[in-house]
Amino acid sequence: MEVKGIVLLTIIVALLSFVGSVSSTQFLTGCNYTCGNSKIPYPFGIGNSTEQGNAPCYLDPKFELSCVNNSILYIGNLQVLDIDILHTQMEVLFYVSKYYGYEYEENTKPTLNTEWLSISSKENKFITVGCDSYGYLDSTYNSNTYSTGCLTRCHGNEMFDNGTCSGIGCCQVDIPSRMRNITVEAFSFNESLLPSRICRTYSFVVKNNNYSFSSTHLKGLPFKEVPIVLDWHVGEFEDNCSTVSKKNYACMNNSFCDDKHTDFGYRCKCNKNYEGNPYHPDGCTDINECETPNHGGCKSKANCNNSDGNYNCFCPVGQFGDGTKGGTGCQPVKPHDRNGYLMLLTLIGVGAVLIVVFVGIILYSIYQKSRLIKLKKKFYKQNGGSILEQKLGQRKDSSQIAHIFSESEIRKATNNYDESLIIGRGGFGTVFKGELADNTIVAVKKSKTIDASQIDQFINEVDVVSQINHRNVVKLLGCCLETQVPLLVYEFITNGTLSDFIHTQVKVNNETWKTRLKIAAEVAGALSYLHSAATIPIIHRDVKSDNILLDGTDTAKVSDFGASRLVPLDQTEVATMVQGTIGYLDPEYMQTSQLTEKSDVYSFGVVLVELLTGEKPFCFGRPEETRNLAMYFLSFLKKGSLFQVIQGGMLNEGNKQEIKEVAILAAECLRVKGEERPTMKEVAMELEGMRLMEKHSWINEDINVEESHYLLNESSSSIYEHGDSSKHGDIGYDSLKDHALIVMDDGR
Ligand SMILES: *[C@@H]1O[C@H](CO)[C@@H](O)[C@H](O)[C@H]1NC(C)=O
Ligand SMILES: *[C@@H]1O[C@H](CO)[C@@H](O)[C@H](O)[C@H]1NC(C)=O
Ligand SMILES: *[C@@H]1O[C@H](CO)[C@@H](O)[C@H](O)[C@H]1NC(C)=O
Ligand SMILES: *[C@@H]1O[C@H](CO)[C@@H](O)[C@H](O)[C@H]1NC(C)=O
Ligand SMILES: *[C@@H]1O[C@H](CO)[C@@H](O)[C@H](O)[C@H]1NC(C)=O
Ligand SMILES: *[C@@H]1O[C@H](CO)[C@@H](O)[C@H](O)[C@H]1NC(C)=O
Ligand SMILES: *[C@@H]1O[C@H](CO)[C@@H](O)[C@H](O)[C@H]1NC(C)=O
Ligand SMILES: *[C@@H]1O[C@H](CO)[C@@H](O)[C@H](O)[C@H]1NC(C)=O
Ligand SMILES: *[C@@H]1O[C@H](CO)[C@@H](O)[C@H](O)[C@H]1NC(C)=O
Ligand SMILES: *[C@H]1O[C@H](CO)[C@@H](O)[C@H](O)[C@H]1NC(C)=O
Repeated sequence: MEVKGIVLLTIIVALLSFVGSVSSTQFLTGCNYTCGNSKIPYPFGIGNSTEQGNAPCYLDPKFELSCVNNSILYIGNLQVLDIDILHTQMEVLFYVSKYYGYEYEENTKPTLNTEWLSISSKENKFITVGCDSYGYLDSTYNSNTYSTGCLTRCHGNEMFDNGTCSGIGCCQVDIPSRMRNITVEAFSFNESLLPSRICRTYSFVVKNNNYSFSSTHLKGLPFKEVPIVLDWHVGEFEDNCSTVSKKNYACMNNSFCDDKHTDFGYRCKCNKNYEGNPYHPDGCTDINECETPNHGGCKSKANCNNSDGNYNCFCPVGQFGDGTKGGTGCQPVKPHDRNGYLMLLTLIGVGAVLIVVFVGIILYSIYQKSRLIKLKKKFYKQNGGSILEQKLGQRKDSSQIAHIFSESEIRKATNNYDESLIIGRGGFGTVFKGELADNTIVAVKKSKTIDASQIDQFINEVDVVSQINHRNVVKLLGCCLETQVPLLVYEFITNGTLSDFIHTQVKVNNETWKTRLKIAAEVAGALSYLHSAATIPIIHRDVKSDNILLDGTDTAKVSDFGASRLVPLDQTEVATMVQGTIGYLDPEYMQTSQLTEKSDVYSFGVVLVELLTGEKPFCFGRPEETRNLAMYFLSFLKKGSLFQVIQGGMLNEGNKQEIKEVAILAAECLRVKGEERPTMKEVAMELEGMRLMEKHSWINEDINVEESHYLLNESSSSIYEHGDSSKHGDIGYDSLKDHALIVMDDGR
C-alpha cells in the first residue's frame, strides 16, 4: 500500500498579531497574547518577550506557536482553533485520510507524530465514510502499536440515513485513551471497483458532534480538515508528579500537580478556590467568589466575605443564621434564638409576675393576718378577754380555770366550722362537734350575737360556769373570745338530748320510768346546785328537755347556759328580756319580766310533765285545750284522771304511787306564782328521796311488800293530801308538801 501526501508536522514561525487583551495571568508580560481571534495562554506563546530579558514567551519549545498572516494561529503546521488551559486541551484542525484507489494520488495518510499530544479519547470519534470501506487509527510509541478502526459497506443508496453514522456508508468508533504518534488510514476492500464506483473512502478523527454524515459525502467529502481535540501535557515523557525535578516543575503558586490520567508528563491545576493559569509564573489567583454571579452560593454579595483561598457567607451584624442561598437565610435574630429569647423573656415576665403575685399574696396574707389578729384582739377585748383573764388569774384552783381557746384552735377542732359537724341548732346558736388537739371531743357552741353591754355579764358567767363542777352539769371547758361572738367549749355528751330520749322511745315500761325518774332527780339536783350551791346563784333560764343531755349511761347533764343569768347575791330577781322556750316559759316571768330561780322551777315542772306523759310541752298540732302540755296535764290532774295522761306502758302497779307523787311535784312546780313553787333544792330532795326509796323498795320488793303496799295505798288517797311526810324525813320535803296543799288550787 503506497501512501501519498503524508502531512508532516512542522513548526512554522510566522508573524503574530497583537489584538485585544486578556487577563494578565494568562500570558507573560511583553508577549503577544492573541492571534486573530485566538488567545495564547501560557505555557503557549509566540516568540520572545520584549521584557524579562527577551525570554521566550512559551514554557518550552513544544509550546511555541506561530501566527500566520496576523490572524491564523499555528502549532507546527496545524491550525490551532482553541487552547484550554483548565482541561489541558487544544483544538486543532487535522487532516482527513482519503482513499480513492491505490492508483490515485489523492490518497492521504495523515500522521501526528508528537509524544506530548494525544488524541482526547472522550472528545473525539474516529469515523470512516464509504461503501465497502474500512479505516483505522494507529498509535505507535514506545515500540508498541495500538490500533482501532471501523468498516462500512453499502447495499444500495436507499439504505443511507443522513445524520446517522452507524455502519452503512459511515461508521464510527470511540477512541481509546493515550493514543499518540497517530496515523489515520482509509482503505477499500475491493480496490478494483473504486474508480467506477461513486463512493470513495474517507477516515478521520473528529471532535464529537462536528461531523454529520450525508449520502452525498460518499461522492466526495466537502472538507479536507476537521477539528480534533488533543490533550497536552507538560514535562517530559518520563516525568510524573513525584519525579519531576523542582527546576522544571511547571506548576506555579497555588496550584498542584496532577498525573492521574496521563502516562506522559503531568498537568497542573489550580488549588481549590483559585483560578487562573497554574503554569504562569504568578500562579493561580484567588477566586473572588463574592464577585461571581452567584456570590459563591451566598445569599447576596453583601453576605459574602472573600479571603485568599477562601470565602464565607455571613449574616450582617445584628443578624444570625446562614448566609448561603439554600440555607435558612439571615434573620435579624435567629428564629430559634428569638424563640429562646422570647421564651426567656416570657419566663422572666412570668417569673416577675409570679413574684409580684407571690409577694402580693404574702403581703395580703400578712395584712389579712394582722387584720385578723387585730380583729381577734378587738374581739378578744370586746368579748372581755382581759377581764376574764384577770378573773382567771385570781383563781387559785387551776383545774377549774376556764381555758381561753384561740380562734385557730377552735377552727381546727371544728374543721373550719364544717357543716357536717353541726350537732345542734337552736334559738341561741349553733353547736358544733369538735376535736381538740389533745383528742378531747368537745361541743363548740357558737351563740347568736351578744349585746356588747352584756359582755361583762357574759364573762362573769363564763368565769362562774366554768367553775361549776357537777356531775350533772355539762362542763364548760372554756371559751374563745377572738371571734365576733364568743364561742363556748363544752365537754361533749354522747347520747343526745333528753327530748330525743323521751320522744323517740318506742318501748315504754317500768324500766323507762325508773330511768326517767333518775334523770329527773339528776336534773333537779343540778339545777338546785346552780341555784344555791354555786358561788353565785345561777338561773338557767332555759330549762327544757332539749337542754338536758344524756351520756352513755343515761346520766343527765344540764347544758346550755346561753341564756342563763347570774343572780347577784344581794338580789333574788333580775329584770331581763323575757327569754325562754315556749311551753317551758314561766307565766309569771312572762308577765313581770322578773327573772327568779322559780322560773327554772317552772320549766323543770314542764320537764317532769314531759317525762310523765311522753308528750311534747307545746305542740300546735294538738287541739287548743291540749296544746300547752302543762295546762293540759294540770287539768287532768285536777280532774283526778292523772293516769290517763301518763305515757302508756310506763304505768304499773309498782310505780303508780311514785308517778302520782312526781305528778304532784310537777304540779307544784307549775304553780303560777313563783313564790308558791318549791325551790329547786326542795324538788331535788323530793325526787332524790323518791329514788332512794324506790331503789330500796325495788331491792326489797319481795321482803318488804307491806311497806310498799302501804306507800301505795297512802298515796292513792288523794293527790292533795300528803299527810304523812315522816317517811321522807326531810324538812324541805315537808315544807314542799305544805306548799303544795296551799297553792295547787290557785288559778287552775
Ligand atoms: C507582536 O506582534 C507585533 C505585530 O502584531 C510585532 O510587531 C511584534 O514584533 C510581536 N512581538 C513579538 C515578541 O513577537
Ligand atoms: C528568542 O530567544 C532565544 C534565546 O533566549 C533565541 O535563541 C532566539 O533566537 C530568540 N528568537 C527570536 C525570534 O528572537
Ligand atoms: C497569508 O496571506 C497571503 C497573502 O494575503 C496568502 O497568500 C497566504 O496564503 C496566507 N497564508 C495563510 C496561511 O493563510
Ligand atoms: C511514531 O510513529 C512512527 C510510525 O508511525 C514510528 O516510526 C516512530 O518511531 C514513532 N515515534 C515514537 C517516539 O514512538
Ligand atoms: C441526504 O442529504 C442530501 C443533501 O441534503 C440529499 O441530496 C440526499 O438525497 C440525502 N440522502 C438521503 C438518503 O436522504
Ligand atoms: C473486486 O471486484 C471485482 C469485480 O466485481 C471482483 O472480481 C473481485 O473479486 C473483487 N475483489 C475483492 C478483493 O473483493
Ligand atoms: C513516576 O515515575 C517513576 C519513574 O518514571 C515511577 O517509578 C513512578 O511509579 C511514577 N509514579 C506515578 C505516580 O506514576
Ligand atoms: C503564593 O501565593 C501566596 C498566597 O496567594 C502568596 O502569599 C505568596 O506570596 C505567593 N508566592 C509567590 C512566589 O508568588
Ligand atoms: C472576612 O474574612 C476575613 C478572613 O477570614 C476576616 O478577617 C474578616 O473579619 C471577615 N469580614 C467579615 C465582614 O466577616
Ligand atoms: C463543531 O462543534 C462545535 C460545537 O460542538 C460547533 O460549534 C461547530 O460548528 C462544529 N463544527 C462543525 C464543522 O461541525
